[in-house]
Amino acid sequence: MIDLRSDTVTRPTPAMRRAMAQAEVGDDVYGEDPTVNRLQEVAAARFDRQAALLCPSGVMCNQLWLRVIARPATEVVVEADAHVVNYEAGAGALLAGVQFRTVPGRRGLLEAPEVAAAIRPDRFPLTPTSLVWIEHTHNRRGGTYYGMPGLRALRATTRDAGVPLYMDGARVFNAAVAAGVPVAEYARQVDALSFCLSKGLSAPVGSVMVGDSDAIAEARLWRRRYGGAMRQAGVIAAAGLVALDQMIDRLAEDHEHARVLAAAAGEVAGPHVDVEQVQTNIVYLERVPAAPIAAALRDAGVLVSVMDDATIRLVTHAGVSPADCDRAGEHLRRVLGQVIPTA
Ligand code: TLP
Repeated sequence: MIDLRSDTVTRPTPAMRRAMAQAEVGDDVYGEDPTVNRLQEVAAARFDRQAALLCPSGVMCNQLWLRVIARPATEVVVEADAHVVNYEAGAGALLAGVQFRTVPGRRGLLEAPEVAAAIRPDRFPLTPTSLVWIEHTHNRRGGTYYGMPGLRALRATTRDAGVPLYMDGARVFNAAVAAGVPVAEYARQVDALSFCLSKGLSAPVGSVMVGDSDAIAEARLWRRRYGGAMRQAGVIAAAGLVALDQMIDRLAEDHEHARVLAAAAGEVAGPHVDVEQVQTNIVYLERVPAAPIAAALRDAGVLVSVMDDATIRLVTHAGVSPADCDRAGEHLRRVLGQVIPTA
């Protein structure tokens, strides 16, 4: 099977498995796991920030940051299709006690004037804004990424308003590779961020919170409360270190594969694929009969995600070879040609 459902399906590489087997470990609740400590130091240095904290998942990082930065009974300004709004099972309302004020972005990217208009002051009886949230790359909008001018404008807007800016950087390394921008440059524009080791970077488990030391200390406390403090987590961190060392530059190959798939789909179903939107490793087919397409592709050995009745997502990653990509592209062309009436 060629599995294009998500980059979360990536398996640990042989180098990761070796590093995991040999990892020096200790009890991380005591702060005594040398491999976890090393990963956190490496991550903080890579983003040029004071501190980092390893967590079991991207959702936990997002929820911890919500809890640490946003105050309960306040509003978080966020793009309408963001992961935290759509795919975290209502956790922001339940655990952090916040409500989301959603703003449609341009291909998922927020723009400063709309954000400025959505921020509410802390004045009775308004619901004040305590956080602005960006997703980078934007999952539901095809892996789009921010240009530096747009990001700097958001930074200026939020700073003027006195509201912190957070980046769900689950796929921030895809953005960095595609844009040729060091992740530290992104990190300078936000108050806090998180990134995932377990998506395109192929580690089996783990996401990392990055920010100021006092905020990370507070997050460590809340991670404990949420049950996310782990013991000999060095076996996980060891794979994360390999991911940061070996798996970033190759993301360019995934981006190339996504362009190949988008082009194949575009040949027979042009209006249903926004090729401009395919900036990294995610391709969407929109306004299509999703279930029959997914079923026909599955019969041909290609797995895709049905996001809703009319939307299919394909994600490229290290488990997809150039030959897999070509084969998937051929099946895509054939199936779309059969299923889409205008084709
Ligand atoms: N995204 C998953 C699904 O949950 C949709 C995927 O297959 O893409 N932020 C963003 C932007 C994400 O895309 C995801 C996962 C997360 C956070 C959560 O990460 P995990 O799954 O590690 O909790």
